[in-house]
Formats: sequence, C-alpha cells, structure tokens
Amino acid sequence: MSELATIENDLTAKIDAAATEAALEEVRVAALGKKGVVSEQMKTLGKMSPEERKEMGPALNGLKTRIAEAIEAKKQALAEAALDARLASEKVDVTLPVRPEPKGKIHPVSQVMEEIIAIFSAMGFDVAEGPDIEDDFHNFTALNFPPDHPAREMHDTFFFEPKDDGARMLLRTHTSPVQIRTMMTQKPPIRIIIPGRTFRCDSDQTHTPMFHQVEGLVIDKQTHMGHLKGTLEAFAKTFFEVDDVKTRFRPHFFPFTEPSAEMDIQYERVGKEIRFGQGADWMEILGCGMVHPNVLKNCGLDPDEYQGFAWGMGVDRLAMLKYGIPDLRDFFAADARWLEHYGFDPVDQPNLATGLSR
Ligand code: 2U9
Repeated sequence: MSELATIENDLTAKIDAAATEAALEEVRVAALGKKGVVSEQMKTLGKMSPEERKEMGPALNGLKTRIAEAIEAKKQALAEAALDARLASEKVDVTLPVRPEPKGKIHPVSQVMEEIIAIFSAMGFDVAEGPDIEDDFHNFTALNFPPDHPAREMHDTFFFEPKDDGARMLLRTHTSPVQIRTMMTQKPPIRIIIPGRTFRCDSDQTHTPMFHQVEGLVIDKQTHMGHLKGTLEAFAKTFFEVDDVKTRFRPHFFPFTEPSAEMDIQYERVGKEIRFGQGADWMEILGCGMVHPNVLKNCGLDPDEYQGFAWGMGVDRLAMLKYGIPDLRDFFAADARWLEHYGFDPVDQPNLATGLSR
C-alpha cells in the first residue's frame, strides 16, 4: 500500500472513531492543521521534480479534500445525534394530568385581606407596612391620645418591661402608627392602606388577643367628607359583591379623627343567613373620620393646607360576616378540617377582573 493510502486509511479510521466534537477537532488538527500529516505531505511538493509533482499534486489534493469532507460529514452526524439525544431527554408526556390537585387552602383572613387590598389597589392606594412592636409616641401620643386619657385604657394594651429610661414599648393596638410614620416621612398627596396584625389584651367569643385590621389614609389639599363617603361606599359594594347597598354614617368618637363616624350597611337575616344589600336592618362594618388637626400638626403638616380622611376595619369580623363563619375562635385553632371547609383555592387569588371570591 502506498504511503498516501496508509495515511488516508489511518485518518478515516480516526474520524470514524471520534465520539465527540472535541475528539473530531483533535483529528482535524492532526490531519489538516499547520503541522498535520496531510499539510506536511503538501510541503514535500516543492522539493519534487516537475514530473513527480504532476503525479503527486492531484493525489495529495484529492486526499486533502476527501479528509476535509469526511470530517465535515462526521461533524454533522455528531450534531444530529446530540440534537436527537436532547429531544429524547426533553420529551413531554402529554398524557400526564395538566396540574396536580393543589394541597392546602388559603385561610379566610388571608383571603379577605387580599380582597380588600385588590379593591383599594384598583382605586390607586398603595400598601404600607410597619413594625408590630411600637413606642408610645407612634401608637398613642401622635394620634392625639392625651397622657393618662381614658381612651388609652380602651385599647387594653400589651406592654413590655420598661427600659432603663422608663419608656415602655408595646404591641401596636391598631395599624395607625404606620400612618404616622408615613405622614412624617412622605410629602402629600398620600393614599395608603395598611393591612396587618394588631394586639389587645381581650379574649372572649368575639375578641382574640391578636386580630387583623386594614386601615386607610388619604391626605391631600381640599379633602372632605364627600371623598370619604364615596370611597367607603364604593368599597362596601365591591366587597360584599352587591350592586346596590345602602350605607349609613353614625356619629362616633375617636381621638384621632374629627368628625368621626361608624359606617353601617343595610342587611337582612334570612334564617341563619345574612344578606347584604336588602332588608331594613343595619350592621356596623367600619369606623372612619376626617384626620384630627392635632394629628396633622404632630406629623409636621399644616391643617390649613392639608386635610385627610382615615378609616379602620376588623378583617376577622368581616371574614365571618361575608363567609358565614360562626365562631371567631376557630380561626386560630389550626384545625385542618375547618380550613378544608372554610378555606380558599390557593391558585385562585382575588382580583376585580375575574371576581373577588369564587
Ligand atoms: C391616623 C389618623 C386617623 C383610623 C381609624 C377607625 C376609625 C376604627 C376600628 C375598626 C374596627 C378598629 O379593628 S377595629 O376594632 N377602627 O374605627 N380607625 S378611623 O384613623 C386614623 C388612623 C391614623 C394618622
């Protein structure tokens, strides 16, 4: 066998044996690279006589072309094999169920919080949050609770041990400290809602020491009671999912608002069921009022330039009313059967486009 035939056989065998693109590249460099066997053979052409070159030139060029073609063909075969392997490994079994049944349920308190957030977000409110552990200034003093005023007692506060300077931290009794913090750091206009945990030392059939509130605050120039009524009536209609519900504002007292009111909505009891938007009875659902001028001043705002309204509602009670849940204490009993019955689908979060509750 001639030397060229031996080289060709040897290279063809190596090309066939190359199992990866990297191995094939090594064979290409060893054959056609600057110091490759085929390239070295080409260099000998210069030293040959014209007759020899006439014979060897075409032979060598033929060898070079066949090796280059064989390498290219093998390269394509390796790429196709790699693609086939990838397609096989990424195969989707279309006979599998679309989505496994979700396990667990959303607690009614979380559901109602999300519903309230969805309603006010659509009106342009931002969600604000703050610490559960507060100081006296943010929870009481800034909110126009005078020192030693009986209104402080109304809240049955959980206090921590006094610090060295005598100051006592406390568990916030409402989410209102977040409004104080917001007013002291942000320039109006302010439109926020504050969902969160609150704490009062109270425990019976209708009270638990930890409960949930959503409060709201609007501060702007020329804000008035009409804005308050329009906002809260729109909320009531959307939340209770009735087009027409009568509301009633009864005068009330809170240290932080003046005037203050409680908002009632129309309802009727049919058997054990409560129906909103019909009947002649009234149910209180939230407290509200125009922000007291002293509260604005305590936060560095001029009451002659800015006014605002605020409201607060108890989420646990609203959840009981809307979803007919009889006993508040079951909310915190961690009973899986109760949650299975009263809980909500985790993949169906409330929004105004597809409906709040389904
Ligand atoms: C600032 C100014 C005013 C928040 C308000 C209520 C009325 C209210 C209760 C509802 C049921 C608490 O959960 S509940 O027991 N809340 O009636 N809350 S006005 O007013 C504010 C808050 C912050 C700076």
